[in-house]
Amino acid sequence: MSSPMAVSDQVTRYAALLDDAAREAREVAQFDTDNRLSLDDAYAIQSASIARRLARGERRVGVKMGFTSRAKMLQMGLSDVIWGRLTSDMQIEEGGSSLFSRYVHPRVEPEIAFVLKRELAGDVTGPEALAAVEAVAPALEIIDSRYRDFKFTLPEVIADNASSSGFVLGAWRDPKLDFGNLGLTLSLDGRVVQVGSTAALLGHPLRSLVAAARLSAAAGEPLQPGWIVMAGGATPAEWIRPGQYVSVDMEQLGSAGFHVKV
Ligand code: 0L1
Ligand code: MG
Repeated sequence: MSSPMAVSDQVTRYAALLDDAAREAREVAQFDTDNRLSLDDAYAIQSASIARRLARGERRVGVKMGFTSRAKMLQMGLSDVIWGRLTSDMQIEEGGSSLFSRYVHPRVEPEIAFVLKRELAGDVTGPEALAAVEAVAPALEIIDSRYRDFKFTLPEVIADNASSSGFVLGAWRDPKLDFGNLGLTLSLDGRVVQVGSTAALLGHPLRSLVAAARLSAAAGEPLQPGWIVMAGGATPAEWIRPGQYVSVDMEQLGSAGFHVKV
């Protein structure tokens, strides 16, 4: 992007494009295949796109972390994780349902989620991050890129809220239990399709929370009490289809699931 005026024009235009596409479950063409957008531009578009949702009455409820597995970071040539913003309309009730038609080409991944009891901001240690956690829960994230064929550049996916489109939370548990390496499965209609561990998240999910505290504060939006932090996919994502029941089962933490409504 060239001049300050052009930056703000393009931020507004791409934010509207992505927000409309998400609202209408419609795919759009990539707009940065020539790599003109910086990561700062991309986060500005994401922020402006989420601001449109908040202006329609949605509430901000937390943060999602993306590309949190070292393998995926290396594959994408990244030196840091990415993040997105969670809003109230993205939450699906545990055991409830979500309309397939709400998405373009949805996939799902098993995660662990945190809810915070106090503000967490800046460069914090793992123990400091843990002290701010009220509870942990097994979770599912629906990722649904608004770009055609789920293809995007790094700035494009950041602008598109890191593909975040929905989330389900299981029952909250005491964070004192050791959640650093819990086995988990992702199932579709009761059939296990992915097996993994919470250790896939940067070696320990708390590292993802530490990164969330750093990145959110740098963006001027420190993690707030009551906010949810989705720590990242613990296995590769799976495509979902209408009529399926999607569930995660996690050692010690239990399960969470939802129906994909036709
Ligand atoms: O949550 C994630 O780790 C995925 C981030 C966005 C990339 C994708 O849509 O696959
Ligand atoms: Mg995820």
